[in-house]
Amino acid sequence: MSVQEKIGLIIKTAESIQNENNVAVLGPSGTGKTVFITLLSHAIDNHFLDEHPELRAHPKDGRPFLEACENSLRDGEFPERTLQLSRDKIIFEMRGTGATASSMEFKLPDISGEDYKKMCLGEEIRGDERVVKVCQLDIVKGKPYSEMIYAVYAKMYVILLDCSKMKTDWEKDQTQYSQALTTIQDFKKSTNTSKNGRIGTPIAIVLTKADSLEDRDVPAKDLVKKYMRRFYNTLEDIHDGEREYFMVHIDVQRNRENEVDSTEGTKVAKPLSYSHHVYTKFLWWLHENLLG
Ligand SMILES: Nc1nc2c(ncn2[C@@H]2O[C@H](COP(=O)(O)OP(=O)(O)OP(=O)(O)O)[C@@H](O)[C@H]2O)c(=O)[nH]1
Ligand SMILES: [Mg+2]
Repeated sequence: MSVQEKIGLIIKTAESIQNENNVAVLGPSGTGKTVFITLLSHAIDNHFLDEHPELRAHPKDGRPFLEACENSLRDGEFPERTLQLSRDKIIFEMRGTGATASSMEFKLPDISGEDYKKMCLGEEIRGDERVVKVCQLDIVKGKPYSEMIYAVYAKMYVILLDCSKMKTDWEKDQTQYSQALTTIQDFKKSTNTSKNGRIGTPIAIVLTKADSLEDRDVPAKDLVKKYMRRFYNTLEDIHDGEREYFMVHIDVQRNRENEVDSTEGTKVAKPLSYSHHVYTKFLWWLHENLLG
């Protein structure tokens, strides 16, 4: 079977996935994907609905996972690193109130950094071949395609950048981040969901661990422009859809000198506090782009 025939077959059999609102949260191991998804859930329950009483939202699937992560944060501990091949199925339902209000579900699979690497990085193949490879990654016997196919058809991409590595690693990391973008471009081109060859799907750039920045007042976009210039330019070049920058953090324990004690591993501050207003902004942006 040719690559084109394989893609054709995938498109035909994966019809149900194409109708799902998958949000692909992407970033290497340790960038903060699990913390981000957990705090999104916390922000829905504790802040977002207060600000938007016209909406209803709740987790529909994945509650035990979210509760375990949340309890761990409350106890001062960060959640464990996500294991390869574990994609906790997290589904939220959101709808307006009133008889005519429409409703939607969105899925936020929490993948491991290793799975992100396998899915998005590597330059050896491009185009349809790359998409076929992703659709066959760690495929479960008897299934027509891999669970990773959600990323091919995702309705939104959320790309995480770790602020604690801004000055040390961003310059070199941007090559891989740009690769992730071209992979998304391949996904969209192969499945005929691109806009003149450019990505039309909304992309959020989320800067995590903003508490590690000396100056938190510089806008996220300016930081990306300054410390990841090539990635920023690639994004401008190949993305034609809605785009927004966010900067988030969770407060961590600090000593009297206001330094993070690194000998014991970073602990979460008690009581739990984080940039919840940014999370509610993000949720609104998501709502506007997926349901709006
Ligand atoms: N200072 C600070 N550290 C954070 C923050 N968020 C996450 N971290 C640290 O980053 C680590 C990794 O966060 P995770 O959310 O587990 O990262 P991940 O992207 O899910 O990583 P994998 O599961 O390995 O792919 C945590 O264990 C914390 O040590 C934050 O807002 N501030
Ligand atoms: Mg994780």
